[in-house]
Amino acid sequence: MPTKASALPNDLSAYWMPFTANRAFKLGPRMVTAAKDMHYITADGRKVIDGAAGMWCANAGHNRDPIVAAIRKQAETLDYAPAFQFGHPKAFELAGRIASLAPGDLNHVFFTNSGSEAVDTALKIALAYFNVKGEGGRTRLIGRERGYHGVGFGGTAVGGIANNRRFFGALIAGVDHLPTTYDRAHQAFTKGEPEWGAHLADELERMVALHGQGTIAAVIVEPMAGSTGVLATPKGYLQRLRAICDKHGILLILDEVITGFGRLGFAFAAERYGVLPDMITFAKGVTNGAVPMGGVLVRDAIHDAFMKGPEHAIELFHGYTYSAHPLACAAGLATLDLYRDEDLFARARKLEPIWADAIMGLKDLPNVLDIRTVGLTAGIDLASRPDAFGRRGIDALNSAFHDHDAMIRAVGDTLALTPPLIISEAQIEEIAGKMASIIRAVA
Ligand code: PXG
Repeated sequence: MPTKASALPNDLSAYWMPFTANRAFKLGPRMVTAAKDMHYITADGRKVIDGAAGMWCANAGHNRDPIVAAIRKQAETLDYAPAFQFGHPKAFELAGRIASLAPGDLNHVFFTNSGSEAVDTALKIALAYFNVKGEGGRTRLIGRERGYHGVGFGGTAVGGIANNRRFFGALIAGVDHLPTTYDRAHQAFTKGEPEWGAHLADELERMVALHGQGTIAAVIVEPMAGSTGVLATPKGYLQRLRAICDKHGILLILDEVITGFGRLGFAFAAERYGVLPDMITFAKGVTNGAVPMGGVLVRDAIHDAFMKGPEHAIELFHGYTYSAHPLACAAGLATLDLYRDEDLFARARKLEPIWADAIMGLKDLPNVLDIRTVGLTAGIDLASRPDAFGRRGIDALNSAFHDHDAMIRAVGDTLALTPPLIISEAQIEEIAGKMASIIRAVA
């Protein structure tokens, strides 16, 4: 029988890890080997509570039996089906199920394999839409400072994180950015959507004035910016953005890669905010993270604009070998069943105030500059250590994992929490208690 230690690889050099300090990781690996429900199991056999739903994706908790069974059955039945010119029933079934969860006439789904691909797909659909409509002059794309839209060239370009952009040259041309909606002076320690900031949507008017009428194709924003530290959009902001887009014929894309599938208490945050976007990008929670999948929800008018010309001709020159992969579709269908059967979106809504109170209780701990909560998420800004930006954040992540049996996310010196929606009230208290110890440990 191999011991636990010998079951681990002894050479970590080949795997170049994404968005990770590789050398530091390989000196002190944080390795997980199994998971169930609210917990990961570490390589040395410890049970670690998951405060991050993996990476904002395991909304129903880990290794859920119905999802595991669905993937196993699918692998035994149909491992792969060509995505171009052929279909398999579960792709159509899943598209219908996702569309039925979405508001308004967001009735069409284009499948991708990640959030990044979903974003680049949505941007390409926006550009192509104006081409087929005879408005090819609309080529500009607008994102937002502190936005994250994945790592494709399009998503990187509309994204608003300096480090994600500055190493990669000119990216794509014709991109502009709205200002971030976060301003600590006006919003510190807010539960839910801040009162201040709706007026920042008006910056879009300035961009129309600057670039000219008929030049902007689409605006893409997250209803809640997750990656840069849980920044809920201010009250009324998205409605205002929608109105300005309507006024100038600009498409509004909501990037719901994180907020989709219950994170803010609804199937999509569009519903929470009463805003109907032209497209929604999703990924992560659609399969509970168990098989990679993403996609774009598209409204009737956009989809229908492509359905012209000869019937034998391809309407959109875009797609992936693994679009609507059978294993992902099987996982997606089982996941949506689980969300429905356990009423997990409503559960998130019910737990939101309890979660907000528990996490806001950390506000007087050392170095805490701000705490934000919305849905089942929280961002905690810690003051940077004088010697190095990001050191306190990674120290907290290490302290959580190695000393407090908790998994959290850290972006710079901001800690992010986003637990599976199956979390119990006792586990909310447990995470809050561990966070207090972690924040004290890195003081
Ligand atoms: N859009 C949004 C809004 C995202 O949050 C992507 C696109 C890209 O998705 P893919 O599947 O290509 O990674 C994301 C991804 C974090 C964290 O801890 C956030 C993401 C990914 C990994 C970590 O903040 N968001």
